[in-house]
Amino acid sequence: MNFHVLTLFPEMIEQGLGTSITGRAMNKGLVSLHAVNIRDYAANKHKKVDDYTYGGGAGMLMQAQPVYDACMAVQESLEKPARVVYMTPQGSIFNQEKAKELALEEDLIILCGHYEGIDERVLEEVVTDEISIGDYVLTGGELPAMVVIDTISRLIPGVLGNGVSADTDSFMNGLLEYPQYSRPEIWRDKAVPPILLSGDHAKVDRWRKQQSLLRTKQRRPDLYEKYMKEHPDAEKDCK
Ligand code: 9D3
Repeated sequence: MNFHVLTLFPEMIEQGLGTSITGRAMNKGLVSLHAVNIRDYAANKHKKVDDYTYGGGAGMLMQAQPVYDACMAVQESLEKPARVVYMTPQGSIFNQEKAKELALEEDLIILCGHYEGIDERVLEEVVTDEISIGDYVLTGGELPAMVVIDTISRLIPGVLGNGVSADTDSFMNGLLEYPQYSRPEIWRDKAVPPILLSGDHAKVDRWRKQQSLLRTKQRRPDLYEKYMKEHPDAEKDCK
Protein backbone atom coordinates (compact mmCIF):
# COMPACT_ATOMS: atom_id res chain seq x y z
CA MET A 1 0.00 0.00 0.00
CA ASN A 2 1.26 3.47 -0.89
CA PHE A 3 0.49 6.48 1.31
CA HIS A 4 0.89 9.95 -0.18
CA VAL A 5 0.62 12.68 2.45
CA LEU A 6 0.09 16.29 1.39
CA THR A 7 1.36 18.51 4.20
CA LEU A 8 3.30 21.65 5.13
CA PHE A 9 5.31 19.53 7.59
CA PRO A 10 6.59 16.48 5.68
CA GLU A 11 9.41 15.83 8.16
CA MET A 12 6.84 15.42 10.96
CA ILE A 13 5.17 12.60 9.03
CA GLU A 14 8.46 10.95 8.05
CA GLN A 15 9.86 11.14 11.59
CA GLY A 16 6.65 9.96 13.18
CA LEU A 17 6.21 6.87 11.05
CA GLY A 18 9.85 6.02 10.32
CA THR A 19 10.39 4.01 13.52
CA SER A 20 8.96 0.88 15.10
CA ILE A 21 6.48 -1.34 13.26
CA THR A 22 5.50 1.20 10.59
CA GLY A 23 9.19 1.91 9.87
CA ARG A 24 9.90 -1.81 9.49
CA ALA A 25 6.88 -2.20 7.19
CA MET A 26 8.38 0.48 4.96
CA ASN A 27 11.83 -1.13 5.01
CA LYS A 28 10.26 -4.46 4.08
CA GLY A 29 8.50 -2.75 1.14
CA LEU A 30 5.03 -3.67 2.45
CA VAL A 31 4.01 -0.02 2.61
CA SER A 32 5.53 3.12 1.12
CA LEU A 33 5.25 6.64 2.45
CA HIS A 34 5.61 9.75 0.29
CA ALA A 35 5.33 13.00 2.23
CA VAL A 36 4.69 15.78 -0.28
CA ASN A 37 5.46 19.34 0.80
CA ILE A 38 2.57 21.51 -0.36
CA ARG A 39 4.93 24.51 -0.21
CA ASP A 40 6.86 23.02 -3.15
CA TYR A 41 3.76 23.81 -5.25
CA ALA A 42 3.51 27.49 -4.27
CA ALA A 43 3.35 29.51 -7.48
CA ASN A 44 4.90 32.71 -6.07
CA LYS A 45 8.54 33.47 -5.41
CA HIS A 46 8.01 33.79 -1.63
CA LYS A 47 6.64 30.23 -1.45
CA LYS A 48 3.59 31.61 0.35
CA VAL A 49 0.71 29.10 0.65
CA ASP A 50 -1.71 30.91 2.99
CA ASP A 51 -3.77 34.09 2.96
CA TYR A 52 -6.49 35.97 4.86
CA THR A 53 -10.08 34.71 4.77
CA TYR A 54 -12.74 36.55 2.75
CA GLY A 55 -15.38 37.94 5.07
CA GLY A 56 -12.87 38.52 7.82
CA GLY A 57 -12.10 36.63 11.00
CA ALA A 58 -8.92 35.58 12.71
CA GLY A 59 -6.20 33.53 11.14
CA MET A 60 -4.95 32.38 7.79
CA LEU A 61 -6.29 29.84 5.33
CA MET A 62 -4.34 27.48 3.06
CA GLN A 63 -4.92 28.60 -0.51
CA ALA A 64 -6.54 26.41 -3.13
CA GLN A 65 -3.88 26.50 -5.85
CA PRO A 66 -0.88 24.86 -4.13
CA VAL A 67 -3.11 22.19 -2.54
CA TYR A 68 -4.71 21.45 -5.91
CA ASP A 69 -1.41 21.29 -7.79
CA ALA A 70 0.21 19.04 -5.16
CA CYS A 71 -2.78 16.69 -5.24
CA MET A 72 -2.93 16.58 -9.03
CA ALA A 73 0.81 15.89 -9.27
CA VAL A 74 0.28 12.80 -7.11
CA GLN A 75 -2.88 11.70 -8.96
CA GLU A 76 -1.10 12.01 -12.32
CA SER A 77 1.75 9.80 -11.06
CA LEU A 78 -0.75 6.98 -10.39
CA GLU A 79 -2.29 4.51 -12.83
CA LYS A 80 -5.79 5.15 -11.54
CA PRO A 81 -7.23 7.98 -9.42
CA ALA A 82 -6.80 7.41 -5.69
CA ARG A 83 -9.16 8.35 -2.88
CA VAL A 84 -8.23 11.64 -1.20
CA VAL A 85 -8.77 11.67 2.56
CA TYR A 86 -8.96 15.11 4.17
CA MET A 87 -8.08 15.10 7.88
CA THR A 88 -10.52 17.55 9.47
CA PRO A 89 -12.37 18.03 12.78
CA GLN A 90 -15.54 18.08 10.64
CA GLY A 91 -15.04 14.56 9.27
CA SER A 92 -16.63 11.29 10.41
CA ILE A 93 -14.87 9.87 13.41
CA PHE A 94 -12.23 7.28 12.49
CA ASN A 95 -12.70 3.70 13.61
CA GLN A 96 -11.48 0.16 12.91
CA GLU A 97 -14.19 -0.41 10.31
CA LYS A 98 -13.08 2.63 8.27
CA ALA A 99 -9.46 1.43 8.59
CA LYS A 100 -10.42 -1.97 7.16
CA GLU A 101 -12.19 -0.29 4.25
CA LEU A 102 -9.22 1.97 3.44
CA ALA A 103 -6.74 -0.92 3.78
CA LEU A 104 -8.20 -2.36 0.55
CA GLU A 105 -6.89 0.59 -1.50
CA GLU A 106 -3.61 0.40 -3.43
CA ASP A 107 -2.85 4.13 -3.03
CA LEU A 108 -4.23 6.66 -0.58
CA ILE A 109 -3.74 10.42 -0.69
CA ILE A 110 -4.05 12.05 2.73
CA LEU A 111 -4.45 15.82 2.94
CA CYS A 112 -3.41 17.60 6.14
CA GLY A 113 -4.66 21.09 6.90
CA HIS A 114 -2.94 23.66 9.07
CA TYR A 115 -3.78 27.23 10.10
CA GLU A 116 -7.56 27.66 10.14
CA GLY A 117 -8.15 25.18 7.33
CA ILE A 118 -8.20 25.05 3.52
CA ASP A 119 -10.10 27.04 0.88
CA GLU A 120 -13.42 25.19 0.44
CA ARG A 121 -13.25 25.24 -3.36
CA VAL A 122 -10.26 22.90 -3.62
CA LEU A 123 -11.81 20.56 -1.04
CA GLU A 124 -14.93 20.29 -3.23
CA GLU A 125 -12.73 19.45 -6.23
CA VAL A 126 -10.38 16.80 -4.82
CA VAL A 127 -11.60 15.30 -1.52
CA THR A 128 -13.45 11.94 -1.46
CA ASP A 129 -13.41 11.22 2.33
CA GLU A 130 -13.28 13.42 5.43
CA ILE A 131 -11.96 11.95 8.68
CA SER A 132 -11.63 13.24 12.25
CA ILE A 133 -9.87 11.22 14.96
CA GLY A 134 -12.08 12.46 17.79
CA ASP A 135 -13.64 15.40 19.56
CA TYR A 136 -10.64 17.39 20.74
CA VAL A 137 -8.76 20.24 19.08
CA LEU A 138 -5.30 19.69 17.58
CA THR A 139 -3.07 22.16 15.75
CA GLY A 140 -3.18 20.36 12.39
CA GLY A 141 -3.95 17.20 10.47
CA GLU A 142 -0.48 15.64 10.66
CA LEU A 143 -0.93 13.66 13.90
CA PRO A 144 -4.36 12.43 12.73
CA ALA A 145 -2.81 11.35 9.40
CA MET A 146 -0.20 9.35 11.32
CA VAL A 147 -2.92 7.74 13.41
CA VAL A 148 -4.78 6.68 10.26
CA ILE A 149 -1.63 5.38 8.53
CA ASP A 150 -0.53 3.43 11.62
CA THR A 151 -3.96 1.82 11.98
CA ILE A 152 -4.19 0.83 8.31
CA SER A 153 -0.57 -0.38 8.13
CA ARG A 154 -0.96 -3.02 10.81
CA LEU A 155 -3.86 -4.53 8.84
CA ILE A 156 -1.61 -5.19 5.83
CA PRO A 157 -0.44 -8.82 5.63
CA GLY A 158 3.15 -9.24 6.85
CA VAL A 159 3.35 -5.97 8.79
CA LEU A 160 2.80 -7.59 12.19
CA GLY A 161 5.61 -10.09 12.87
CA ASN A 162 5.53 -13.85 13.51
CA GLY A 163 2.02 -14.82 12.52
CA VAL A 164 0.23 -12.33 14.77
CA SER A 165 -3.13 -11.78 13.14
CA ALA A 166 -4.53 -8.29 13.44
CA ASP A 167 -8.00 -9.79 13.25
CA THR A 168 -7.79 -11.94 16.36
CA ASP A 169 -6.33 -9.07 18.36
CA SER A 170 -8.38 -7.68 21.20
CA PHE A 171 -10.97 -5.11 20.26
CA MET A 172 -11.33 -6.49 16.75
CA ASN A 173 -13.81 -8.97 18.22
CA GLY A 174 -15.75 -6.09 19.79
CA LEU A 175 -14.59 -6.57 23.38
CA LEU A 176 -11.82 -5.05 25.48
CA GLU A 177 -8.69 -7.06 26.24
CA TYR A 178 -8.57 -9.29 29.35
CA PRO A 179 -5.83 -8.53 31.94
CA GLN A 180 -2.43 -10.10 31.32
CA TYR A 181 0.43 -11.11 33.61
CA SER A 182 4.07 -12.07 33.26
CA ARG A 183 6.83 -13.12 35.70
CA PRO A 184 7.27 -12.97 38.62
CA GLU A 185 4.36 -14.90 40.10
CA ILE A 186 4.26 -12.49 43.06
CA TRP A 187 5.17 -8.82 42.74
CA ARG A 188 4.74 -6.29 45.58
CA ASP A 189 2.56 -8.85 47.41
CA LYS A 190 0.28 -9.15 44.38
CA ALA A 191 -0.21 -12.66 43.03
CA VAL A 192 -1.07 -13.67 39.47
CA PRO A 193 -4.67 -15.02 39.34
CA PRO A 194 -4.17 -18.72 40.26
CA ILE A 195 -6.32 -19.99 37.37
CA LEU A 196 -3.65 -18.80 34.93
CA LEU A 197 -1.13 -21.15 36.59
CA SER A 198 -3.52 -24.12 36.62
CA GLY A 199 -2.55 -25.44 33.19
CA ASP A 200 -6.23 -25.97 32.35
CA HIS A 201 -6.49 -24.22 28.99
CA ALA A 202 -10.27 -24.48 28.72
CA LYS A 203 -10.62 -22.87 32.17
CA VAL A 204 -8.13 -20.15 31.25
CA ASP A 205 -10.04 -19.39 28.03
CA ARG A 206 -13.34 -19.15 29.93
CA TRP A 207 -11.79 -16.87 32.57
CA ARG A 208 -10.33 -14.58 29.92
CA LYS A 209 -13.66 -14.34 28.11
CA GLN A 210 -15.37 -13.52 31.42
CA GLN A 211 -12.81 -10.83 32.20
CA SER A 212 -13.22 -9.32 28.73
CA LEU A 213 -16.99 -9.17 29.10
CA LEU A 214 -16.80 -7.75 32.63
CA ARG A 215 -14.30 -5.08 31.66
CA THR A 216 -16.24 -4.08 28.59
CA LYS A 217 -19.47 -3.83 30.62
CA GLN A 218 -17.79 -1.63 33.25
CA ARG A 219 -15.59 0.55 31.05
CA ARG A 220 -17.29 0.68 27.65
CA PRO A 221 -21.04 0.15 28.10
CA ASP A 222 -21.50 1.30 24.47
CA LEU A 223 -19.34 -1.57 23.15
CA TYR A 224 -20.96 -4.00 25.58
CA GLU A 225 -24.48 -3.17 24.35
CA LYS A 226 -23.41 -3.67 20.74
CA TYR A 227 -21.68 -6.97 21.53
CA MET A 228 -24.71 -8.33 23.40
CA LYS A 229 -26.99 -7.47 20.48
CA GLU A 230 -24.69 -9.43 18.17
CA HIS A 231 -24.17 -12.32 20.65
CA PRO A 232 -27.53 -12.76 22.45
CA ASP A 233 -26.36 -15.87 24.37
CA ALA A 234 -23.14 -14.32 25.72
CA GLU A 235 -24.60 -12.79 28.92
CA LYS A 236 -24.19 -16.05 30.81
CA ASP A 237 -20.40 -16.01 30.09
CA CYS A 238 -20.25 -12.85 32.16
CA LYS A 239 -21.53 -14.57 35.27
C1 9D3 B 1 -9.03 27.26 15.51
C2 9D3 B 1 -9.74 26.83 14.28
N1 9D3 B 1 -10.94 26.08 14.59
C3 9D3 B 1 -12.11 26.97 14.51
C4 9D3 B 1 -13.16 26.61 15.47
C5 9D3 B 1 -11.13 25.02 13.65
C6 9D3 B 1 -9.97 24.09 13.58
C7 9D3 B 1 -9.32 23.90 12.39
C8 9D3 B 1 -8.23 23.04 12.33
C9 9D3 B 1 -9.54 23.42 14.71
C10 9D3 B 1 -8.45 22.54 14.63
C11 9D3 B 1 -7.80 22.39 13.45
C12 9D3 B 1 -6.64 21.47 13.37
N2 9D3 B 1 -7.08 20.07 13.49
C13 9D3 B 1 -7.07 19.24 12.46
O1 9D3 B 1 -6.64 19.60 11.39
C14 9D3 B 1 -7.63 17.91 12.64
C15 9D3 B 1 -8.22 17.28 13.79
C16 9D3 B 1 -8.47 17.73 15.13
O2 9D3 B 1 -8.15 18.86 15.54
N3 9D3 B 1 -9.09 16.87 15.98
C17 9D3 B 1 -9.46 15.60 15.62
N4 9D3 B 1 -9.26 15.14 14.39
C18 9D3 B 1 -8.66 15.99 13.49
S1 9D3 B 1 -8.33 15.60 11.91
C19 9D3 B 1 -7.64 17.05 11.57
